[in-house]
Amino acid sequence: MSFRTTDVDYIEDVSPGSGALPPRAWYASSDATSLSLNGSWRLRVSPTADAEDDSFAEEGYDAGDWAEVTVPGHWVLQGDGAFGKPVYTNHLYPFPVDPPHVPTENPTGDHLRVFDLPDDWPALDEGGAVLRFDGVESCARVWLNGTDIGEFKGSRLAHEFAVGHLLKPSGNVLAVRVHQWSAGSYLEDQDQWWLPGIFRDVTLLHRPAGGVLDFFVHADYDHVTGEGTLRVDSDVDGRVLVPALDIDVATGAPVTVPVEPWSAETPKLYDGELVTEGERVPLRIGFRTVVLEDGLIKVNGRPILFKGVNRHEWHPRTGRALDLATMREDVLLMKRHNLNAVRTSHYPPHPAFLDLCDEYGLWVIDECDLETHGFTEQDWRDNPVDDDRWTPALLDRAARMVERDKNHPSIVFWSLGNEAGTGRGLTAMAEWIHSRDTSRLVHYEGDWNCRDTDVYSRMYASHAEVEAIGKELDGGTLKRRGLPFIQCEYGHAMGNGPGGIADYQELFEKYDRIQGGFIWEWIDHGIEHAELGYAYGGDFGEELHDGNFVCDGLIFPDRTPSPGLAEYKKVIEPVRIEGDGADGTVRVTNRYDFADLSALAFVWSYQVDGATVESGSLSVPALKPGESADVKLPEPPAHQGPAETGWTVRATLAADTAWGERGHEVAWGQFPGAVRVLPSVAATDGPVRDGRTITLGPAAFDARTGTLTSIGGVSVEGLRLDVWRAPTDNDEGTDWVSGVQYSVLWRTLGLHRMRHRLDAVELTDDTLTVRTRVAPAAREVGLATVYRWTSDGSRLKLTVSVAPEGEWKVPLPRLGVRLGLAEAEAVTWFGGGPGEAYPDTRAASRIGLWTSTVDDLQTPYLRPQENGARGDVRWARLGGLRIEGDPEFAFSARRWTNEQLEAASHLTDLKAGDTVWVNLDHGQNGVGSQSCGPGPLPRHQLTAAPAEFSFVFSTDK
Ligand code: IPT
Repeated sequence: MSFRTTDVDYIEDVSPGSGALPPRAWYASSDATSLSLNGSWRLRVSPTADAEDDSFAEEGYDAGDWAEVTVPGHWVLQGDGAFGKPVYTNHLYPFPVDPPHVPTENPTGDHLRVFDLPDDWPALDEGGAVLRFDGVESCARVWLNGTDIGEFKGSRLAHEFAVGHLLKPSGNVLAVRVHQWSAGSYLEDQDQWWLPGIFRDVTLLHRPAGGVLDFFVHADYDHVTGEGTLRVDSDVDGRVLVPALDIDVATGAPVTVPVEPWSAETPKLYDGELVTEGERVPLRIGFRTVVLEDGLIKVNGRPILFKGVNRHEWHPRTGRALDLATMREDVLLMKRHNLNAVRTSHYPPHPAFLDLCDEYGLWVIDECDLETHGFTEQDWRDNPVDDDRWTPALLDRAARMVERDKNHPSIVFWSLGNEAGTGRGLTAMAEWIHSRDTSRLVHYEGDWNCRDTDVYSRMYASHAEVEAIGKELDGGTLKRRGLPFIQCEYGHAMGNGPGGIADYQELFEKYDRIQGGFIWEWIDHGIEHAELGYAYGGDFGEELHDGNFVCDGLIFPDRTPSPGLAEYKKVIEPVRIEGDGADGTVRVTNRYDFADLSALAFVWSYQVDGATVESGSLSVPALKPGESADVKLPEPPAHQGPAETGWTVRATLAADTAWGERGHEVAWGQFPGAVRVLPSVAATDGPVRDGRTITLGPAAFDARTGTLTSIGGVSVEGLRLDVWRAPTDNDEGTDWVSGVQYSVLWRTLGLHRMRHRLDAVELTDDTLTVRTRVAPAAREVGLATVYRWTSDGSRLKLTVSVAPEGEWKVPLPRLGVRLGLAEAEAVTWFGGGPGEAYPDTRAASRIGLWTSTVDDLQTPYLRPQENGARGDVRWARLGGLRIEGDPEFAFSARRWTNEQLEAASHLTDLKAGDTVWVNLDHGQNGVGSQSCGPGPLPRHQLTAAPAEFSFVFSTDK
């Protein structure tokens, strides 16, 4: 054996590698032994690929002074920065683009692990053994007991090596050299952190003589006959057993029997076994048939509607090294929030995740580990997917995905990859996949002509464009015109948002051709950080980075659902509950694709001024998909005096399911009964001036400025018009349709530095009037703002009138008043809750009586920004005040000013001050999705227009 080579040519070789076994299905044997090599490994990180020779792979090498690293893991997320740091870029390659060359500075982690075979390991001459790597970023070379067994690329794909002949009972030395950068990096330009390491399992599998090699479960469902046809093709002949179906057939032989089909809604799996001479392998069989028919994606004979999300693998401490509990948490959260589909953006996930999708029921678009997005910077010149030299690598990636994952019923589409432009390599992949697996469809977004795909897929198309596509007015190639449409990415969930998803869902449901979409994305990729809370791009000193664009998920890094997930859950709920309090009926519609409503229990409740006074169960027929029924509500309960009344009808799980407990809410609807009694304050008191003070009812004002200073002993600071909000990530983005970037327009106009000119303080018998003009320096536009104060002696009413002056060309961020309170903790309100609501993110907000605290009202978006406003508020109580609005208003309260919120870059920058700042908003601009996509629809924009709104203040006794 010869050592001490520093041959590193393989790193820049465009070929997929050498030495690995052909790809095959990923399965866990019932009886063959395996040994997990996860755990603590020795690690040495070098700055270049050739800094160290490979003598560390020799038996007897003393690595006693090396560091330790946990496998699976990324070395840059361990050792507190001692081994290097994470780098985040969206689509820019963090190295010069000169394929297939990579930088000399190529962090290289030598990993070493010595292991003994367990006592129960079969004798070394009985069968063989396979060493499996489930994921290594980005290129690895492997030695076992001093023998070089090969090298590979394809970070999120499995690679196996035959090693039986090299094993010994004890003292086996496994050496793995991992390079951060390789030719493979050019194919892995996904929008995520660059995180080198052995980040998925390493396993030694015993392979018994006569054991199973590869097999392909074909399990179709005929929706006309109700029968399933099973055929298991196996490299090694054997038998296929499915006891529940009385199946006992030879491999390769088809058998047709009546079955219950598999769907995301009814994930019926049959346990089976593949038995060869030397091994038994468990099978989990789901019968379903996926076809493209009548221009639609149909499963088991019915068109389906994707209510999906894009999922990157992420954990705030371990990056893309996920344990089973975390994967399960993702799936449970998805199921509990009514999602029915996942696109595994942008690589095949850990295989255990797909098992969970089979088990709990989620449609999956399994995406190949391929993205060359950075080539867009050079108009796609030299794009590897259009260069034959790279085609073997692309085909290798396609095969490693399909072969590994082909036995999962949840997978309905193979996706070629993401953002890789177009090219012959992609076509070759599609052709190979189509020929290898005729039971699924092929997806790829980057080719709008749909040359290689079975679906027209786009990302972030505007509502108008989606509607045009729905109406088949979008043109395109003949092939495309015949295809169904999905949005593989939409609703960019960065920071506060995404806005407008309810408007999208209406279109998805209205047009058959549109078969739903996938929100971008599931989770914020924040990295836990001692000083910053969660770090994002730039926090590790990267010379090139894309900031917090990596934090754009429906859940926060700790997996707490964001308001965006609550909104999505409501928007995609599988039961529509609409009613009319006047005629005493509720209309229930089943919007599932397969399930009837028998799993749900319905509950009505009746609210008087927001408080539930009575509730009961409602009997709803087990409607079939698409069916509706009008169900009679009981007589409304009696109540005293005038009050606003309303009905809430909820659909909950009737019994525990695999993913949710009995009583878990799936859908709800609210509809009004008696309308709200608006506050009226008779102006029976009048303002009285006494030196520097004006008093009016319970309130005191500064006589010179007309500024409110207290109400009934509660001090109030700085009450005045407010039009500014701390720009959201969406406000900072550019509307893909109009090119508008709100934060820039707003700042250019000066809306963040409005000046308040005092024009008059006028006292009449019953009114204190303060006239002002609110305008930014250097501009002619302004808002003539008049505050009118009246009182009945105990309550204080403020009416604000706003008249725009000059030519306003931009919507306002917000319109309302703000004020400071010395103390506030508990908050109660009658209005929309429990979470935040903005004009285009208010579907999940329901009318009720809510309580919270100032601290809990905050939504912890990783980059601080406007958040936490509660909408449709009739009245709110906090800091000793009761504030009632006419009309309804939105409010937020925080322990910092909006200016401090805006200045912060991480949550840890926000320091509570002595004052609680409260915004009472007449309106806010919609949120939109223009951090990547379209802005708020015109109907959700806050146009500068004459407005009048009022608040009644009283002290809270
Ligand atoms: C799109 C990418 O596919 C996705 O990975 C992510 O980067 C997303 O944008 C933004 O967060 S690509 C973009 C050009 C729309």
